[in-house]
Amino acid sequence: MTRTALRICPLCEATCGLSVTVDGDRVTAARGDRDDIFSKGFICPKGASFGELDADPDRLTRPLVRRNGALTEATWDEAFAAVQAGLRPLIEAHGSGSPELPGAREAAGPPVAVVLGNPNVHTVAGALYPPVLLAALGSRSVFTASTVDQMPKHVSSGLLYGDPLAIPVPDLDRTDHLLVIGANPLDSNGSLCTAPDFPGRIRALRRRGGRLTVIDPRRTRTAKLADEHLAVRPGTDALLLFAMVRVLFEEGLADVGERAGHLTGIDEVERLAADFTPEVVAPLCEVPAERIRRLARELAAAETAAVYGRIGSTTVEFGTLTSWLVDVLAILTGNFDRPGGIMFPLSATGAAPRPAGPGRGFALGRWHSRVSGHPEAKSELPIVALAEEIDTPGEGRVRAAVVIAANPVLSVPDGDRLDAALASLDFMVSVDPYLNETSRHADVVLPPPPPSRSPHFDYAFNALAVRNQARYTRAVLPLADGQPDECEIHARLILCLGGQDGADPGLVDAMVIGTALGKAAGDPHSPVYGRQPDALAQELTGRTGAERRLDMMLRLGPYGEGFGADPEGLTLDRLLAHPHGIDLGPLAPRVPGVLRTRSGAVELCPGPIAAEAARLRGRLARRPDGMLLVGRRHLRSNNSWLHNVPALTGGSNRCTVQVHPDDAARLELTDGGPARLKGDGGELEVPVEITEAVRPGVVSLPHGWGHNRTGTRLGVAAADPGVNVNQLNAGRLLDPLSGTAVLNGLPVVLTPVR
Ligand SMILES: Nc1nc2c(c(=O)[nH]1)N[C@H]1C(S)=C(S)[C@@H](COP(=O)(O)OP(=O)(O)OC[C@H]3O[C@@H](n4cnc5c(=O)[nH]c(N)nc54)[C@H](O)[C@@H]3O)O[C@H]1N2
Ligand SMILES: Nc1nc2c(c(=O)[nH]1)N[C@H]1C(S)=C(S)[C@@H](COP(=O)(O)OP(=O)(O)OC[C@H]3O[C@@H](n4cnc5c(=O)[nH]c(N)nc54)[C@H](O)[C@@H]3O)O[C@H]1N2
Ligand code: SF4
Ligand SMILES: [Mo]
Repeated sequence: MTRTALRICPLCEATCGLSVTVDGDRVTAARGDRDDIFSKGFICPKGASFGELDADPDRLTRPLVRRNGALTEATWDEAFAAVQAGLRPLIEAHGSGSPELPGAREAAGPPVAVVLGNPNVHTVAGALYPPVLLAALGSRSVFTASTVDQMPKHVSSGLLYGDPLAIPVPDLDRTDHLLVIGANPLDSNGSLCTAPDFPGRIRALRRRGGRLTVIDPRRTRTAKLADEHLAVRPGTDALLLFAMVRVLFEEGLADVGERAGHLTGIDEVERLAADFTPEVVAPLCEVPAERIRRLARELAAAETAAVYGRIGSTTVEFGTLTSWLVDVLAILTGNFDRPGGIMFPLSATGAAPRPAGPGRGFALGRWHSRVSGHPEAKSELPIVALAEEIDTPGEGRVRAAVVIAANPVLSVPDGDRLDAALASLDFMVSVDPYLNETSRHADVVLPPPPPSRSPHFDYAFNALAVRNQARYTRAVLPLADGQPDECEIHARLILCLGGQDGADPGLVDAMVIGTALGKAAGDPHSPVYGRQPDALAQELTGRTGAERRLDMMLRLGPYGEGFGADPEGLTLDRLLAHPHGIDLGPLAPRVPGVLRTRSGAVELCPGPIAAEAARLRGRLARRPDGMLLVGRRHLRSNNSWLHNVPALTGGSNRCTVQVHPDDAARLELTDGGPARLKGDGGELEVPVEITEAVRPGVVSLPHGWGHNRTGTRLGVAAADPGVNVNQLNAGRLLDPLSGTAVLNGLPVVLTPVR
């Protein structure tokens, strides 16, 4: 007997609705859900392989505990007892306290690092529990994938809008002109811009007469679709975008439009841009001055225009400045917070809109890392500093780690050093379904159930979606006997930190609900102002603590039923009654309510940005030389962890170094032959792929490979291990404001292997 069920795909930010076929206790097929209100049937090869990934025989089904040096299967009770025994003494010896509480920042907290990886934004557990865990632990040693990814955009938003989570997205479906900088949504399916069927939406833009321009050192599949492709020299986008800003002022094209009353610092931006003329930056970006001028004029002339930057604009030396320039260009051309421009989504579980006015603002560097003194950003330290925080002796040295859904041995520069550092820890716990390059160092591995047995709601991505909507899918299959769901795993982990192993994990949810309702009841702007938190909690529905929390957030959110205030509003029950989702309409203007700066306005020229612009000015005298490395994502990949799914391996998804024919001829490299790549962190031997897709002077190697370490359980991946690109990188180069590692535009030396 087969049946079908709905599941939102957790494999990328597009959040497509899947319709899966279930046969017994297995998912046997997955296709796009044509009735999904957002994705309308779109699916990619990763989503289509959902069943194979779900049933991967290498997936762990029971916890592992290290005994006499070896990881062996254990019961869940044994595993959590080992977690408490490993972490509690460190916590008791150093004391804990919430770094969010006033005064608590005086202390660094226990020497326990928390490492959060990418899939946390793709699971219900990852959205709901890590904030509670961090507050309970009170450690400042917090490291996430954000500092090898989008942290520059958070910092830019924090500075501009006073809220690091207020990230405007391109209004894809209504814009007349899309300028893409360092993103390849045809392969990545979009990021910081949730848009199922990104390729279809770009084609629709072209069909309605709109224009697409792509700035990328590679001729990507996205660049091939564009009206114009500029193969910029890696790492020089800040110069190019500043020159566009300068042209807008110089030619009288800067016009902020209706939002003028909510902006400060325009004159300062004009002054900052003064030295960056197209003629001065052209030889550095290797883009002709006249094309830069034309780009600025086109942006200003378009009826509506959106500017969008991703990995190639963030994981670079001037990542925060580039991220800021992306928004500034939209603002200066009157394309901010209006249809067809860049706009702020309004998520169903976000905070309900509040009256405009001054906010708390955004601060950087409230504390610094122990060894290198890196400033915190958004309460995080740079993940490239994790290894040194472990292997450098001294007071406050990290002695244990809680790693949730992260594989930093492959995803972060200098994995070899981190590999050794993790091996030296007194205790490490990983919440991970695989025994991989990172989790092999754990003393306890707690495997979550496969995605078919987990519910899904996109807490993170609804706040980045090009259309407001809400969808929830329950687990498709029941949990295997004794297997806790990932929410319960996180809750039990939190209890272990407090020495409460064995207590009811539901206590964690009850505590969160009590706190949140208490806060709402004391807030004059809340629909439940003055009501009894306990009575409100009684009204919540849901089968689990996590579902009750979802119900609470929906009810208190911008479209919520408000515990009776708006009977037509959203609740969990209403969402469950609409299995294909509820459309909440196109993006709508949100300024000034969305702003949280101290002035209550968009602060266009904050001090840290002006300082970065001055640093960039120092680069105007530097001539380009040498080869630069950039990354690459393949459609059938997902960072480091889909190489174990047979349906997604082989074909074009290969770990090769792409080299331009001119460079190959000069270096006497042959297609398919080996080459040696050397960076400041190490050297690798890689097969060469000669292609005009990369520009001369640039080589490209994908990340997430290097599955040749011992002690892992990744049979398919180990058969075709590839090399770890991040070993070329010592991790010394950072975007200083955000602590984000420079992964693109890294100097490398390429030589033939004789
Ligand atoms: N050179 C270079 N390096 C890069 C990048 C690049 O472009 N170039 N990209 C960077 C970016 S954008 C990112 S986001 C990072 C990603 O860096 P990480 O987050 O460290 O790496 P992932 O490969 O996504 O590993 C995710 C881990 O989560 C586990 N996992 C999968 N599903 C689940 C689940 O449901 N629950 C739990 N608990 N665990 C799960 C996987 O087994 C794996 O161990 O890599 C970065 N590294
Ligand atoms: N198939 C697949 N999809 C994924 C992932 C995956 O691993 N595989 N990972 C997911 C994750 S975690 C993320 S964060 C997103 C990332 O989503 P994207 O950012 O769209 O992904 P990339 O393919 O890395 O695109 C970055 C582009 O920047 C270009 N680039 C490099 N350096 C520069 C530069 O200096 N300037 C400019 N202008 N461009 C530059 C690269 O050539 C590349 O084409 O993708 C997500 N989706
Ligand atoms: S585009 Fe992303 S969300 Fe959609 S099916 Fe593919 S991996 Fe899943
Ligand atoms: Mo990412």
